[in-house]
Amino acid sequence: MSKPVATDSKYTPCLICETTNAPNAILCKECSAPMALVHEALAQERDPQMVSILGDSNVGKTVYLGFLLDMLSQRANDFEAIPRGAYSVDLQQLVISHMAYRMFPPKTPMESDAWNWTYYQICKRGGSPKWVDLVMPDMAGEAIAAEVASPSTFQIIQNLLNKSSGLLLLVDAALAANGSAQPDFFALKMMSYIDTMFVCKRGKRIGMPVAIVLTKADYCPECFDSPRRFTEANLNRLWNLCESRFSKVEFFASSVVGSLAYATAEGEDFVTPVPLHTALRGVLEPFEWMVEQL
Ligand SMILES: Nc1nc2c(ncn2[C@@H]2O[C@H](COP(=O)(O)OP(=O)(O)OP(=O)(O)O)[C@@H](O)[C@H]2O)c(=O)[nH]1
Ligand SMILES: [Mg+2]
Ligand SMILES: [Zn+2]
Repeated sequence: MSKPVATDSKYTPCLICETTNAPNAILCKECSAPMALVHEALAQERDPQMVSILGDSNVGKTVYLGFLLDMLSQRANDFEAIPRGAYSVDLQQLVISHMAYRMFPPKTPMESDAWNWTYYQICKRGGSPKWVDLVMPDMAGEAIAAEVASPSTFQIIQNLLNKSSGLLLLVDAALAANGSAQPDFFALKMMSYIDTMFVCKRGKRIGMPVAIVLTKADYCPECFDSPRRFTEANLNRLWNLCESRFSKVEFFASSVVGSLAYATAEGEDFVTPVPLHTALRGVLEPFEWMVEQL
């Protein structure tokens, strides 16, 4: 990743798209990334590493990322996480406060200026402590889908992926276990989009670490026994592409709820799932693996 250099102290280049912005800008005028990222990165004098969370709309990206950050800030498994800037806490707060009222958080809006960005300094204690600066935006699944379908409609996503050191690809295991081909096709498109982004020598596989996270595994507990076997059986197209094109791929199952109820109101024709209590399983593991790979 190129170092954010303040060539002209009056104008700061955006960390994501490199557009120069006025010194007092809050969000980048081009891509809406918070300019605080640049100021922080300059102060740290080291390159932040970006990990992108990808997946179709409704796979559980917002819920997963919110709980992950909350676990990290509660020092789960000897991790220490320090939010850089108060804006970094918004996503975690949104998820935790909704879940406390037994509601899932709302859908992420399409517009990139409404996405929550997080910038954390993270360290794993014990052994030789290694600090990583992690930038993780919570993108909308529909925006990701639009970009994959016709590249450059959401330039910001392309820029982000270009600068990412690792990817967490979330896949809806419950849908896949029900026989739907949609999760497999979406993930296949996503991985082939990434494959074409990295121009590699023929025959060489892409070395960027990719964690495939099977979400909503509470609906299909067999997922936890062997995420690999589950993927090979239920997401076979994705499995094959990963095997042929990516050298560092690992598979994980995750779930955030212990039990669900279903509610509907009179006159409404849809059912809303109500998370009765949270029970986190497999939330930290993919991230732990990712930090080891970085
Ligand atoms: N059973 C179960 N349902 C889940 C879990 N995580 C998420 N969900 C369901 O999935 C829905 C979508 O979760 P979000 O985190 O909003 O999904 P998203 O990927 O951020 O979606 P977009 O913002 O549209 O891209 C939630 O409203 C829940 O109904 C889980 O661990 N178990
Ligand atoms: Mg979301
Ligand atoms: Zn920008």
